[in-house]
Amino acid sequence: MRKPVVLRGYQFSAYTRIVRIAMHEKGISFRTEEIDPFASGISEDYLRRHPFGRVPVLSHGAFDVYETAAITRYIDAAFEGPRLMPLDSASVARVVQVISIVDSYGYYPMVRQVFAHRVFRPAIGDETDEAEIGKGLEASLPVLGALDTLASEGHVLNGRTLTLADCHLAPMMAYFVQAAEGRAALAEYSALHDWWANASERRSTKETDPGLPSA
Ligand SMILES: N[C@@H](CCC(=O)N[C@@H](CS)C(=O)NCC(=O)O)C(=O)O
Repeated sequence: MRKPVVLRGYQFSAYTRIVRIAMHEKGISFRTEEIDPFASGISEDYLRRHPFGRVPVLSHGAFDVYETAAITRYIDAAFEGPRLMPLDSASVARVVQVISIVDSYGYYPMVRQVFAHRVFRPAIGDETDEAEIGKGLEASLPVLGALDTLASEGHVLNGRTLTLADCHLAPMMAYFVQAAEGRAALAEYSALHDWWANASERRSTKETDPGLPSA
């Protein structure tokens, strides 16, 4: 009998969506459990699975794993379906590099500053801070530049071979471009812009779109 696959995450979480995209691309069936990491009172049961109280966590039978880059590597190795980590060494390095850039320098300014303050907070009637948007945009530009350089080089983010780099970057970009400032900024980076034109049309991107909450 197949072991059950459970994704514990938050419907509007960019990181949870990375895992959803990877599982969609691999053709994996799973069930979800909604955990809002921003709510107070995260259960002890959840904290045992994720000691930092963030989302997501993947469970495959009795095996739990947190940290999205580890989850998607696990998914790729443990399940049938298209390979999401390339075999050649230069492409492996580029995949890991894109993921690290997104995690270390991209997520906070692109999602938590630009998208959250321009789009998400207004949708739920929360206060926004223009200064956060300005700072987020400024910090996003070198990230877009670095990713554009890697996209034009062609090992990854090339619109031909889907990798874990595409899965990791897509949810961040999907949120970033919902802000007019984000769209305008991306338009200045042609290789990355072309990558997103292609990635945004993939079924795995469209079918995992969480939409926006209402107030
Ligand atoms: N390093 C973690 C980051 C996950 C993360 O930051 N998730 C966000 C939601 S997209 C979260 O749980 N935020 C809660 C918080 O910041 O308190 C991973 O790779 O999974």
